[in-house]
Amino acid sequence: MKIALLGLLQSGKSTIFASLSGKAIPPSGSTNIAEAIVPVPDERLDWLTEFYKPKKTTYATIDCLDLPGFNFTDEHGRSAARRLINHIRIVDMFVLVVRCFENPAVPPYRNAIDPARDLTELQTELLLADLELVATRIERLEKNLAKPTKNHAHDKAELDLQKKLQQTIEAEKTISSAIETEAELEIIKSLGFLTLKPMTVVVNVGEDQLDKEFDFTGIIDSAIPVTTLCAKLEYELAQLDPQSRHDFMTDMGITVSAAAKFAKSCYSSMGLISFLTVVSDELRAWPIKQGTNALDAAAKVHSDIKRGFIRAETFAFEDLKELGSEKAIKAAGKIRLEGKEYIVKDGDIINFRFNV
Ligand SMILES: Nc1nc2c(ncn2[C@@H]2O[C@H](COP(=O)(O)OP(=O)(O)OP(=O)(O)O)[C@@H](O)[C@H]2O)c(=O)[nH]1
Ligand SMILES: [Mg+2]
Repeated sequence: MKIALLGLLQSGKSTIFASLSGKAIPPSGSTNIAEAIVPVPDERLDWLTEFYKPKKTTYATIDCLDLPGFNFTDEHGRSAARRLINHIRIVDMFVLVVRCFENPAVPPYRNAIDPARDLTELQTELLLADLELVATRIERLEKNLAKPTKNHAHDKAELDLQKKLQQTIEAEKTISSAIETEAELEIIKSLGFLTLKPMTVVVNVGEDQLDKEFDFTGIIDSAIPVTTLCAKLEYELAQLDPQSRHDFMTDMGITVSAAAKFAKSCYSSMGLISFLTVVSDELRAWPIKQGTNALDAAAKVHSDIKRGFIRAETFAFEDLKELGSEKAIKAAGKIRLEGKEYIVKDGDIINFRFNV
């Protein structure tokens, strides 16, 4: 699962990226896309590690890209942004990072700090990039349809759809509002429309603004989560050893680092949940799409387990935490033997029984 940190120049993307990945901050103004595999914090795994004392604990991960900042104020910046945008059609979700922090050493975009304006500009540009894609497709499809090809019916269906999308975008409505059927979604799914991807917003505030609330009503869809964090502070936290970090956070009255909260919120925005296994001394969280059945979950662990699937011996993390031992869960009748069609729940601890 891939996410991309996007934003205008110097909004703090690389600082956030570094706090998530534990890597050094990529230089500001870099034109490269940086990539890191970032663990998804999970307090259940922390608890279970204490409980089972496994040799190894493996967290779920997210593949995270840090993009150079967009600059739409001149033609050079616009063409650089266009090139970058074509690289991110394959990611699963976007994190829009907007600046709110004051820093005299870092001149603000368009000479003023204004998160709402930046968010509007980013959204408009993403939509324009989609409009451009639509225009390119229409041109291509019209050419194809002028010749006798095997894909005539499919091309015609897509052309009609693209024309509908074009009208929708020009009427300043979202692409998703124009998609009426599963079949339509299927036609355009692989094209990577930017505004169809799940999105989350991070407002990067100064250290003294952590309580600040933002209302982006009318600018972004109300369903899009907004996180407030201070990138600089998160980065400093990430540099500390666990004990000092704990002390520092206690002093500041925070329990979970914003970077941790945020990684988790991306995970759920992508529709992911975790099931957990404890096998040969390894405790592990496995990401799956919500709604995955036990057989497909088994395949994540190993194709042999899917092939020889017998039952999924399952209990809930919460029950273990409440009752204190597997024996007590068993006595309470809370260990279930689930079949292939069972829909796996977030926090299920599963022991697959299989035979190959
Ligand atoms: N005071 C303050 N400065 C910050 C904060 N976050 C980032 N900065 C500074 O802002 C500058 C840009 O930060 P980066 O993390 O490189 O921002 P970026 O969005 O990756 O920048 P580009 O990739 O060039 O677009 C650096 O000098 C940071 O030290 C913050 O929360 N507070
Ligand atoms: Mg950067």
